[in-house]
Amino acid sequence: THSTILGYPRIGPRRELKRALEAYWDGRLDRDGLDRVGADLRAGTWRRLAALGLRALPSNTFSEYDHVLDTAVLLDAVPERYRAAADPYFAMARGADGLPPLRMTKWFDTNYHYLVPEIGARTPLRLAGDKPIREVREARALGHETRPVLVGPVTFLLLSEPAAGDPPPLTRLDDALTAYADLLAALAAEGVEWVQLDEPALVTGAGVAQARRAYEWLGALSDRPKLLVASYFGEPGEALPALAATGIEAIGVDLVRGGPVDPAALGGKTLVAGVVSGRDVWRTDLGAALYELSRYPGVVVSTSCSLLHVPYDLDAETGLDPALRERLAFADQKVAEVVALADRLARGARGRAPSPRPAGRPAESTLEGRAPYPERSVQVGLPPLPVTTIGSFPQTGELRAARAALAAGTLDQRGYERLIEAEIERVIRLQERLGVDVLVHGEPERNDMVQYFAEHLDGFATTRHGWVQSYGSRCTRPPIIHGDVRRTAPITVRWTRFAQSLTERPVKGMLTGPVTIVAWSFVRRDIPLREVVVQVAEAVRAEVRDLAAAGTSIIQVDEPALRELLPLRRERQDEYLQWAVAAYRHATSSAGDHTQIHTHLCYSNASEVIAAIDGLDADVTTIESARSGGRILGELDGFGRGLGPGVYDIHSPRVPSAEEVGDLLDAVLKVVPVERVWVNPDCGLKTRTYPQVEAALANLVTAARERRPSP
Ligand code: THG
Ligand code: ZN
Repeated sequence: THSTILGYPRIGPRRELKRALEAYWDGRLDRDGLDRVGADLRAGTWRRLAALGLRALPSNTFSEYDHVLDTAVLLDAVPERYRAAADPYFAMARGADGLPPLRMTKWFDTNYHYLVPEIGARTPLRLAGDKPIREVREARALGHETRPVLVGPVTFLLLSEPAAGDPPPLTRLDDALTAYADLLAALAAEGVEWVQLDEPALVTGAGVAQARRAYEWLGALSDRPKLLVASYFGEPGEALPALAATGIEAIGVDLVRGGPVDPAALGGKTLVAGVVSGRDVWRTDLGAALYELSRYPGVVVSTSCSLLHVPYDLDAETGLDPALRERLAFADQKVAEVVALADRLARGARGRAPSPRPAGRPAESTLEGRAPYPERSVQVGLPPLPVTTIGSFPQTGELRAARAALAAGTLDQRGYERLIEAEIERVIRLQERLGVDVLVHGEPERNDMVQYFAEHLDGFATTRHGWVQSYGSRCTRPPIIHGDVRRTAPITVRWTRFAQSLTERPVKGMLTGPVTIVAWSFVRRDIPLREVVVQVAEAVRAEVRDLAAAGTSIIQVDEPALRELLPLRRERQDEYLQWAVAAYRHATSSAGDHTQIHTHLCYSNASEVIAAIDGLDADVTTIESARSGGRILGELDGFGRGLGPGVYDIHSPRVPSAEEVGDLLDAVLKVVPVERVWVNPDCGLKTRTYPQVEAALANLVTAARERRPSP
């Protein structure tokens, strides 16, 4: 029995690629240096996988930024405007002299982000690169035969967007297939036995007819390696019979997310059985997995999807509670599970039927809300067009050093707290001087908001080295929700109260919503997801109550990830949105009807969940819009409550002039009555510098004041 995995992390066990990329972008490392780091990481990966006993090794799972971008470049699908750039690849990824980058969005329902290729009617689609071939040669030189992994043509086109005015990229399928055929021929000439084509988009139900046509055509080519087409992140549904009817050799199925498939439905193809989850950090129930595997003759044991979404190695986490460690598996432990399953299956082990999952408590019926908006008597006493910010201020090197010193024990708790207080005071004075109306404390005590709340809540564990790539060189360390979530003491009240004691102006309390905390964590699977969100909502609710009791007149509870847990299949989305919104309202309703609730959402593709955002029933909603050119406005005007469409794009180092901000504001005022408009940046200011922030906020204040109706 063979064993394989669909993919592996690439940022490096100690984030070597992150460091090398950032040094390269800063001019501290040359191209050769960056290439060497990449080659070392690839070699280390193959060596490790082989040492763990894995039989079939993948290649081309490495990327310098993003595998979808790699595919676009491989196929020459580079928009004309990037071709003159010194480095078109990184220009598309990050922008270059006046050229904005490609749009970035989430890879299905993971926390990985890919760059959206732009494919117009005339964008080239032809084989123009050899990265997969180079990786095959590189591995071979090290003694490893590998299976190149590629994004499949249907998923690639479904994830792309058309150039302005052009038809959907999927209409270019035939051109793409010609390019893939050329690549397959080149790989066959190289002596490659198998190629993996990833088609996760098929589990959404889209592109099934096109996939059937694509793989009938590719399968009929004589000059090609054997083809493994991998569906994952859900059940294959109609895609399974469609693929089974083509000439491909193997089908990958996510048995963790999708459940079992009918062996007869495979049409005699080899099943690459994803029984070890690539999406979580839990150990696999090997007995149950064996039982499942034994239903499929000639099966290949695999992960449900790439291991890109989990940290490298549990052995690096020496600080975890041993009882919790017992339950965990990171990428290397999951590879070992795949190998162990293949060995036991080869020896004839059959496993045992899984015990049915506990059903979990029924839906909470006691989730509370506030009085309807018109009946709430929220009084904050502000000028029209109040200016505020989203919450975080720049994280200085001094703050990062202080946190490191606290962790290392060279700075004591009291010393750390004094530093935080000094920073809060500085941020308060700055906002007063600039004329901001509703202040924030700046969140100097938080590195990442989800990490911060996880560190202060029972039921969560946090890691030291458990980095997972989010996009490019950026990573997060998702906390692990392993038990019942409970708040044992107030978390933010002390800092909010301190900040408020410094000023007459209102200071917002700043919290993260229950869906976002759960979406950016690894979540226990023994109770329903909804139940975990309700537990977190209960903790946030207690914090909201305590903030309100401490006299906080405005509490902002952000839910930037509201859209992220949205089920991939349309028919399951409404149910999710209903309980997600109910959990938010429960978390915020302890504020009562005299405290203003604000919320913030990132990302311009909020339109899919616009009714749900309305359902959150926040008194004020701040939302990204600077980048989408105010597109979101038309959809939000029916809200009837406060609205703060971002008028400063914080994702760019550019400082907008007061005129520019004023123009955006005028566009807002055409659609939303002046009494409901707030003036604020797009998102938190954490990633900007103080000079940028000071200049930009001064311009926001100027633009707002010029437009205030005189009393
Ligand atoms: N926090 C968490 N998850 C997230 C986001 C977040 N997921 C979605 C979105 N935001 C992803 N965006 C980013 C943006 C910046 C960074 C990571 C994800 C980032 N990370 C630092 C780095 O890689 O250097 C490390 C931050 C840290 O110390 O924790 O800059 O905001 N949880
Ligand atoms: Zn945001």
